[in-house]
Amino acid sequence: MPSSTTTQPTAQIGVTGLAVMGSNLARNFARHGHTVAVHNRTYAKTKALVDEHGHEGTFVPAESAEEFVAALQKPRRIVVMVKAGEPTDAVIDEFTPLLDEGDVIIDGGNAHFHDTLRREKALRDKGIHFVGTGISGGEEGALNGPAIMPGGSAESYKSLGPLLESIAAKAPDGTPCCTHIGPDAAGHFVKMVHNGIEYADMQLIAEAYDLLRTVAGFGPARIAEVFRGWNSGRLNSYLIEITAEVLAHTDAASGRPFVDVVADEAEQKGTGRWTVQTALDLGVPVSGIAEAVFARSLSGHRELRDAARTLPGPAAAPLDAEEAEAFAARVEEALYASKLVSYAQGWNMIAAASAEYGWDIDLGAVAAIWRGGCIIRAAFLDRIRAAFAADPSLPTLLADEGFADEVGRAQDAWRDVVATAVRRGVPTPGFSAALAYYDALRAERLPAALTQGQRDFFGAHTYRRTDREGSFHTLWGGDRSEQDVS
Ligand code: NBP
Repeated sequence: MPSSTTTQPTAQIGVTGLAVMGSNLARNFARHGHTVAVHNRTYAKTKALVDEHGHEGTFVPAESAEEFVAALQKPRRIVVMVKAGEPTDAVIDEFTPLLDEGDVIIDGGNAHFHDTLRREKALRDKGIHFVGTGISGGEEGALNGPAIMPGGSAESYKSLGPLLESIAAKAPDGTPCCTHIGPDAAGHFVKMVHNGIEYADMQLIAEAYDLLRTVAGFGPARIAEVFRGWNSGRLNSYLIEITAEVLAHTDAASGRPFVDVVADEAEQKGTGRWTVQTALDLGVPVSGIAEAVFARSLSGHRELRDAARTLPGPAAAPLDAEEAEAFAARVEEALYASKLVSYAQGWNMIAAASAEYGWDIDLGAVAAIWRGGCIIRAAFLDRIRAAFAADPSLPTLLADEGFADEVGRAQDAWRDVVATAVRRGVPTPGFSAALAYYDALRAERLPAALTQGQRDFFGAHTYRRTDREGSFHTLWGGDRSEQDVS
């Protein structure tokens, strides 16, 4: 279809910010039959999009913000896909004076949810709906179907939801991977935790690879085969699938396994760090995500690693072929159990924020929309959806009967893998932290009782008792008698 240059309000949706994500989203809308107004600060990108992809649907290219707004049907729906941070505020400031009450601004960038809270409130006061929207799936997802996590008002979702659902990925049962997550910043919050879980998942996969390489003695191609096998089982997921692809890849220039020519310093854009910072504020233990963020950070500290390279480690004989096969099977169990812990922690964090901010997030619906389109998409998420459908107030995924049974059956192998890693000096912070979390949750008594005693000793912080109600303080400097200070 030809591109239109009319300024009549013909467009159902507009996209401003036409770098890789914005232009792919605009094309996705157009391919689904929506007329899309397109705008970019620098017009060259708008022109390039329409020149190259104008035949895919109906685009209305706009050179100015005024022209862009004039092209949109009311209520106007504007997707902002610019660099997160100040550019988002600049775009909001530019468009707000041109909009009317009831119009909708959708921020599809990776905004910090505190920014979204601030922006939503400021625009709500002007009668404009601000919909902070998490979008996952990278550039390929934006074009062919991402997972979409819109926040904002329920009213805005009435006019926006059908448009977003039409371009979202579809789960294996055909459900769109898009739902109204909750008010104001709920969508961006959930997207942040998605990324945190993604960090944890990637770290655990990396540890599994390291163990198969260093302990089992498998080469990258052999490990790719192991991951392919795992991908046809309960670990089936996009991340496991691409892990096999990466490991099987040979570097064309050197002929060596690709993984051996890549510098071993992982980078990060910040959403994992935000997840951990926010978890600390909410008081939710997300040790799996935290270890993943710290592992990436440690990998980048070349100076520390160089300084410590000569520290002694254990000597260990290689496993024979039969032992290596058996060990690989145990690594699958450890990976599955550790992954379950990370997901349980992520969901705890969403539940805590939902209570804190009054978002009333449907925890099962979050799992349902992550079944497709996003980076952590996996068969496993349908089980999480089902667990929350069976019990919406499930305190932890580990308490779901099916998951509890599986993790219980995996625990011997999990312990063996962590113990083997420790004995052989292979760093497995993700596996170890997950196992420690599991053991801490199931412990009858935690040493936190001693911690409370110490706190009362040096700071008169008081403690509660197991046998009586109230708050108590012991006179440590005096006769050590106990006072009820409640
Ligand atoms: P970038 O994050 O690279 O941003 C480039 C866009 O921002 C261009 O359109 C640029 O316009 C515009 N922009 C900037 Br920079 N400053 C501006 C300003 N002051 N006023 C108006 N426009 C401005 O693009 P991206 O990689 O497509 O990502 C877009 C958003 O989507 C980001 O928030 C990102 O975090 C998020 N996201 C990205 C992915 C991914 O996989 N890449 C996935 C999910 C979400 P110009 O052309 O005139 O310079």
